[in-house]
Amino acid sequence: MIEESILKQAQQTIIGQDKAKAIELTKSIIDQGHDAMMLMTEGFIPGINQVGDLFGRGTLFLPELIQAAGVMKEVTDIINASVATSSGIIKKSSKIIMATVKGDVHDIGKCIVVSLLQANGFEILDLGRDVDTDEIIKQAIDNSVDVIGTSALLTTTMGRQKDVEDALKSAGYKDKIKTIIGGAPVTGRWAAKIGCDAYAEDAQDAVVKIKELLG
Ligand code: B1M
Repeated sequence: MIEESILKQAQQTIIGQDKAKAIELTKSIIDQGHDAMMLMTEGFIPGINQVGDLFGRGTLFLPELIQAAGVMKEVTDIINASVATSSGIIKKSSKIIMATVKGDVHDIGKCIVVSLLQANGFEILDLGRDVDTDEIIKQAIDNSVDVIGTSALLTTTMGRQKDVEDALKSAGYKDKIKTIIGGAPVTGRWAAKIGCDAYAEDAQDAVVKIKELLG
């Protein structure tokens, strides 16, 4: 368990864009053997969500959003590395492609999902962010993956998740490769509407849903 006051401090480091303090806090939690993913989900994520709200309301501006995202990225990398290490040697099972869709550079959440899937023994091919639909389909077929996962954070890029479904169908692989989607504006309803096999709300949910998809 991590004390409430520490979680609040973590949240504050993102809002205040205090990189040094955020890194110090993260390393100390890991060194003390606490659950670093809890620091992420109950400390840093509420912090970046608050930054998003302030940005949306026009009380915080793009340079500050970029700074806060930079701090978030630093701590995500440290925590992801610690999650991967603590999981030890794992038997690779199913193969999953993960990408943030074309036109969208948001990848913090996707990287957390990737890290938790890896920690659960999945082999991940992470194509990164701003990835073309055709590239996602090509890589999925060439690498014989079991699942394609796409992340979208903008209402304007969610449509790319439908493009992936349509392209998979056109390529004749819809019944061979499962699909899962996520991202802040994405819902289960959207997944059902575009014919996607699953929707996950967060990284933990992604692990559960992918295990269900693969039986
Ligand atoms: Co941008 N941005 N941003 N941004 N940004 C949002 C999304 C926004 C909601 C902020 C706001 O206005 N309130 C808004 C979108 C509005 C809309 O679409 N209606 C917005 C905007 C407008 C923009 C720009 C257009 C700003 C501008 O330039 N004027 C621009 C767009 C650039 C582009 O992509 N083309 C932009 C840029 C950026 C930064 C580069 C500065 C930075 C991203 C840095 C990076 O990712 N490397 C950034 C950030 C940080 C945000 C907010 C504040 C936080 C996103 C984040 O990292 N959240 C965001 C506000 C918000 O979402 N509350 C905002 C933390 C992360 C852990 O959560 O990504 O949701 P999330 O992932 C979760 C779940 O969604 C889920 O699991 C994750 C872990 O729990 N999940 C999956 C995600 N993917 C999944 C995939 C799965 C399963 C689950 O399976 C495949």
